[in-house]
Amino acid sequence: MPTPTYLGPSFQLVDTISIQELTEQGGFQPRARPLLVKGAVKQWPAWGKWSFSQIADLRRKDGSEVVFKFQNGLVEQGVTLPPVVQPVGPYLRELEATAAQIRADWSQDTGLCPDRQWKQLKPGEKFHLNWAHLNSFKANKVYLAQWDILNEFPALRRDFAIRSLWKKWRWTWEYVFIGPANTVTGLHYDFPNNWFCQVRGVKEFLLFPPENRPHMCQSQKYDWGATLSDINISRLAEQPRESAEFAKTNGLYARVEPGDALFVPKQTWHCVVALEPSISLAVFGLTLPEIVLEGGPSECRSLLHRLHLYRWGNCTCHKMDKAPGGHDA
Ligand SMILES: O=C(O)CCC(=O)C(=O)O
Repeated sequence: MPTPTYLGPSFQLVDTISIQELTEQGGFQPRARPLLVKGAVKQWPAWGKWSFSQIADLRRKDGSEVVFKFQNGLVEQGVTLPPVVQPVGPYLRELEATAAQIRADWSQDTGLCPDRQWKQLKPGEKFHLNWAHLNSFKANKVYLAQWDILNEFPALRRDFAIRSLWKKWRWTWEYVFIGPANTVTGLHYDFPNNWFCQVRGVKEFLLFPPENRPHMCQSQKYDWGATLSDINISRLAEQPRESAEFAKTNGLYARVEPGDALFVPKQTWHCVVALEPSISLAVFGLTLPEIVLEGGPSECRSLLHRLHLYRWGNCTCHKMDKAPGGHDA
């Protein structure tokens, strides 16, 4: 557990605007800083249609159950464990059953930035997080992470009017993240911009703009779309060097509530902790120049990786027995 005196990075609230204010201002303008848009998803059909039980009811064209390779523990740091292959239906029904109970038991004191503290914060005010929160639970459930649900069920694409936020043409791809309370996504950044849309549940999203890079302990572990960090936010006490570097960073805190959309600019380091069972959709997008300049190199690295010529044996996509660099997951 991080020592009680470990303060870690200093944080400020992420820039926040309501969808009504954003519309009055003429809509979203490209920017390099994260932006939390309150209520954006509430205007879209997904708000009424996407629930754990509705997704559990999805069937393939032949009427069979959807089976998925669930992420087994943290993949961004340490050893990547083999996925757990299982049907999504029973998993989602269990989340539906626990969601109401977790909401009923909601405590003002739970979280990295508990409600009690968060409600008092002013824009621009500096604060620290309660890292002990990550020791108050064991994240031991599998995660329905990075499911390209809209490719599998194209009719669902109409439920997200992402074009109303991103006006100019982009090549987009989408991943859904569905999981219980306390799922942790480790520190990393993605090469494209991302509109992260929260449909159900609350997530704490920690963001670190690119200038923090010297202190992010960039990892050698390979991932197709992401650059990973060696800093494991769930194991800070076991990582004195990484914790000390991490404490030098300046972060932004976003509490992403159901109905919100968070703009995560490319190369913004981030990690995510769920306070409740959640359904989120990450929409990644590349403009034409970005496809050539950023997508191209990423595809080359991917090819070299698959040919075992680039970071083979140290990646999020294949089974590993031991984490290079020493520590296990
Ligand atoms: O919601 C999560 O657990 C992870 C989301 C994320 O890392 C992303 O959208 O880039």
